[in-house]
Amino acid sequence: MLNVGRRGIHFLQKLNAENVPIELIEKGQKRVIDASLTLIRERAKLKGELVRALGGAVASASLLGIPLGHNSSFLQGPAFAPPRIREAIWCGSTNSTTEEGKELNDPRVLTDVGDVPVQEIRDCGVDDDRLMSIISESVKLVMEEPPLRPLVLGGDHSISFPVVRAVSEKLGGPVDILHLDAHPDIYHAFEGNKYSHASSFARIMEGGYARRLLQVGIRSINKEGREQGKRFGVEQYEMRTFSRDRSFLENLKLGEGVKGVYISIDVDSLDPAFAPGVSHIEPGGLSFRDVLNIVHNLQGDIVAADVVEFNPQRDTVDGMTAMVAAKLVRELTAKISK
Ligand SMILES: [Mn+2]
Repeated sequence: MLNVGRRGIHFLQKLNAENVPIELIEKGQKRVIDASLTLIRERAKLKGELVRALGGAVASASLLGIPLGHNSSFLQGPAFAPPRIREAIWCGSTNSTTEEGKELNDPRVLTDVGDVPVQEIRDCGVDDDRLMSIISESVKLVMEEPPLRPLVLGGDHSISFPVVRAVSEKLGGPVDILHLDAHPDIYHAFEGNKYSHASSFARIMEGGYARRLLQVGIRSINKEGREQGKRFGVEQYEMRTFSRDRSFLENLKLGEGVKGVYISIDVDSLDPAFAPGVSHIEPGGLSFRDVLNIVHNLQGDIVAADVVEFNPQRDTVDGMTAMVAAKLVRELTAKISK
């Protein structure tokens, strides 16, 4: 069992030791997992039917929240991010139109299938191997309702592994990944945890789920990060050379010859001046406009995306980073929907 010794040791494990029959616990876990997947399946089905009935959408973003924070190496606040991001998406201080003119109120542009109930599932003693499978399964349920495409609200960065795995398995081949982050998240394992938020891209590359992985915004990388990057053929663009790389990164063309493009945005790719509400504050990052320029100008078929590592417990009192994360989600919505 991973993460023993951390917060969230399940009382059910203790019951196990007290001669409660294992079958009783396993049957109960299965019922909770089935119920969790049923709610997502039925919501995805309804939203998919709605969008298809309205007609005219080739691709449409659908929010899927994954409130998971326990694979963080430092703070666990990203578990609380999805409701804060949703609140900020619909905040009355701004209108519901994206910069290039997409209407977020139109279900053909954006729908929501709710959250994977991560804490409720873990509370039943479900381990991370199984939890990661449930996350993958949930992503696939959204993809089974075309034209819906998953736009995932993290959660810490560990969720990108099960999400990308699901996208690649469902589409039947690898994707190209644009990954914006201060960190490469490519440790073989971090503090013994292979599902750590610092290891998700090692799992993705090992699994063969990505052809190209472009990491942008990198400014906290050590020897292992560079070696692992080399080992997996990762294209690492570090902040220290950003002014040189800018014109290339603002004119990317990805996903040709593979199943499409996946975009993963760690909020800490931004300079903390723009987004202070993150667990790992790393000065010297991208501006908000840098990120938007890269995303807006990217040519490719965006099959899914995530926004991760927003930590509401570190945000300013006026929720500035929530608005930043929400605007990233809004602009990714515009990029996915067509
Ligand atoms: Mn990061």
